[in-house]
Amino acid sequence: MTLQFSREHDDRLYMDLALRLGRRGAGQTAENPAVGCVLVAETSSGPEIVGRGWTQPGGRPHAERVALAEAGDRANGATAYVTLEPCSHFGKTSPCAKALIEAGISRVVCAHPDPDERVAGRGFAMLREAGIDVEEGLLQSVARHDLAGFLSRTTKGRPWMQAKMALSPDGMIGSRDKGNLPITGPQAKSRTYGLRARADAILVGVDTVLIDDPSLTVRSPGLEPFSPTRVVLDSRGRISMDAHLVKTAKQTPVWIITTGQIAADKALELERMGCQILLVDELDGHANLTEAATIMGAMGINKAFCEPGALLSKALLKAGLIDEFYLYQGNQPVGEGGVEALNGQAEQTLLDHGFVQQTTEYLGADLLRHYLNPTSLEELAAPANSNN
Ligand code: AOF
Ligand code: ZN
Repeated sequence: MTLQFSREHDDRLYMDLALRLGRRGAGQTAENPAVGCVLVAETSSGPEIVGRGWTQPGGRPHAERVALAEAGDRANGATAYVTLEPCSHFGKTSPCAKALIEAGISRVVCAHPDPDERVAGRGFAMLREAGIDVEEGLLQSVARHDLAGFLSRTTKGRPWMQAKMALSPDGMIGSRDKGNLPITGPQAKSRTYGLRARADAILVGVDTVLIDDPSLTVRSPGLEPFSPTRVVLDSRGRISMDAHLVKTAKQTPVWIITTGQIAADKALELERMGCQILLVDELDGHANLTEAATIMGAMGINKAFCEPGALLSKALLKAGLIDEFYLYQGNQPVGEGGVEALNGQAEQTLLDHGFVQQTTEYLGADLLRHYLNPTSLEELAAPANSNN
């Protein structure tokens, strides 16, 4: 007996696959989005996947091109499942919408419109004008979360910002006396490496660099090449020339976001070591965080993973710059001399800022709670068919 499913059911299945393929490019395609595409042809023995593609590292070729190349002539008459509206502009390559038309695709099912002003509805319009049946919006909310970095940079001019913080059961992020105190264990660390690898930048404050001297790379086997750009907020240029980050800036990029307060010779010295200096205005004695986020967006960062300490976490939340929060909880209390974060009430603070808990994960002896600000996602909805 053959199982018969409805077209709607099959559509969801193939779009789910396209979304999974798209995620393979996460953290590697900025400033382009990590899109996924599946081509399905009707054959005498039922539907068959004839092409699969995802946006390649560096952002090109686009997902549709990869899938079409795999399918060859079998794309003729097939249905294309694409997570983002196919592009319609002549950019570094010719439009994907045109390529789908020329390949003889008969139907396009798409999850999310592309707010890039060169596309914004024109991709769908081109396909429809060519007589292709176009369906928009399937699994749109999943796609919006997957593509949040690109959508945020394109519509708000700043990256999608994720934050991570690890707290002891007594609510501390570290200790004043015990030096660099690990709060969580090895499973939590590899989970963090995975999150770092899917971001385009890691953002820290200079105090973290001065206290911990971190390398902020992805040290899971095989994932080292996916270490994102490391960005340090350092309004006065206090970073040490001996910092691990500075010494490795020629291998993995380091940007220092600073103000006119940095000494000119220090800035030159940092540049000589391979760091990039980015200037923003001062606000309340610190680098203006909103401007810092905008500069990162302008530099092509879609998704930033922030690893803030006590002061920066508070300031980022206050400025409304965190969209998603990963809160780890270790199992060893810090006790006397502990450094408290978010007033010792991290969960309540997140709820007060409108975050909603999504999941809880058990990582060895540690816990990870994932929070999302639903308003942040809603803000990424593009005006429907703005160019139609
Ligand atoms: C697609 N499929 O896989 C991606 C798209 O500079 P270009 O020519 O590569 O164009 C970049 C824009 O193309 C980007 O801003 C976004 O609108 C779209 N990305 N489109 O059809 C893809 N990555
Ligand atoms: Zn394209």
